[in-house]
Amino acid sequence: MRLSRYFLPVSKETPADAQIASHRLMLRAGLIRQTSAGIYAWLPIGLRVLRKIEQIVREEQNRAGAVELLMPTIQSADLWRESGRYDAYGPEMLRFADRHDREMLYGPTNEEMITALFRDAAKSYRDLPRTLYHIQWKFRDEVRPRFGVMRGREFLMKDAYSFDLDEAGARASYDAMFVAYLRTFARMGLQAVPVRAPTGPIGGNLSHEFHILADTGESQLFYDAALEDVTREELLSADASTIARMTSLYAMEAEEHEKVTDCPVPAERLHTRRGIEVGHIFYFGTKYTEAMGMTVQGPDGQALYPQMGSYGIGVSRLVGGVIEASHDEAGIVWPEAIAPFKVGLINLRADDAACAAASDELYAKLETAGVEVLYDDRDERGGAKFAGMDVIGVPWQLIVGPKGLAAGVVELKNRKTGERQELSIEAALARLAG
Ligand code: 5CA
Repeated sequence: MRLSRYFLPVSKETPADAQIASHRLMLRAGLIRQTSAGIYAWLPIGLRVLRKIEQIVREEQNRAGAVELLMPTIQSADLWRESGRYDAYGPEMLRFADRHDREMLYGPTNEEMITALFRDAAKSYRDLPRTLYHIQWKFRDEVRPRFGVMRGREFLMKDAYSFDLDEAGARASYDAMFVAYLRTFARMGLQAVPVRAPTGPIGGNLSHEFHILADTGESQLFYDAALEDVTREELLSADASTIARMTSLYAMEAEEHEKVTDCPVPAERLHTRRGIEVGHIFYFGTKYTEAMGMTVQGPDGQALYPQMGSYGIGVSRLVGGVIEASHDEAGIVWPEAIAPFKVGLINLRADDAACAAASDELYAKLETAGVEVLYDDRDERGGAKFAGMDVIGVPWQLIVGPKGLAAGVVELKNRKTGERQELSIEAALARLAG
């Protein structure tokens, strides 16, 4: 992508209402613009990151055996009356009427809709188990939308729903999602801590929240220090034993921790930090299948209510969460797996024919090799170009200048370490396209 043709409104200002680093950086680096309180437009570079996160989430859901579909954002009030949640949900639900005065709502979650869809299609125990998911926009009329996309009103969520024959099956589905979550967050370069949670308005028996540790998190956590020692490799190869080990380690939100009378963790091993909730999973048994009259025929011919769970990931919240976990004074430092571009190609002298020709050629070759490149071909000062690339946080900067070019070299800078290296054009290409 040539920056001269792109839409990347980078701003030098630090917006006054942005209290945390990720919000400031998302505005400064041109990822998002607020259009109403808690509602954001995703600008091209923000959208690229959002899509990459979404794709990792999708791959791990598929790997866990979940099946993707897409449900609408708009739902009918009658559907929610079936579960009794239409009245229970409160002012966070955005309600409106269509031209025929039918009561509608913008979905804050989809338990009712998926149960209705499955109810119409599944007839026997052979239709179980199934886990279905979608990645769709939600609306919750939060009292205090804040921190940019972290607590928005409109936000992108991955929500999965499992249907099982019995409790043991439901636990297996829960565990499969648990593993998928550990892998999903690890692939994004995040260490997520599973925290035992009360089930709240979703209802049910068992629930875990997944938190990224960050000073700006909205929750205060108390947990066994051993949770910090779990390695990325361990998370990526997580299985039932990883879950058993991680869930046996103490981790609670402050409110729940305060209720615990004899904490099993000795004081020196009890860490406290703030956390950003990026995922939340629930096992709630037959709460919705019973309320909505969803049965299947069991192996013995008797009708039974399937056991359900639901599993959410805050896809848009993760964009902010990753930035909270990975930035420095100069700007964002994207983990390569979700970076909007892999390489920022900087032509230091757009008015120099040799520099322009060499940069154009590098750009063409990288693009041909399938490398995602943001090419700063604008007629701007070098300093502004460097600062811009630093804010955006592209993992590799490839710098073409007249002096180096005369000597047959370009400079390669690693955004994270700051390490710089002079390389021949061929060597730079081999490094980046490899
Ligand atoms: N139905 C269940 C699971 S599918 C559910 O809605 N769970 S939830 O309420 O915990 O939301 C799932 C995830 O969405 C949260 O863990 C969080 O990461 C994200 N989320 C929730 N509210 C917001 C919000 N206002 N802004 C951004 N992300 C949010």
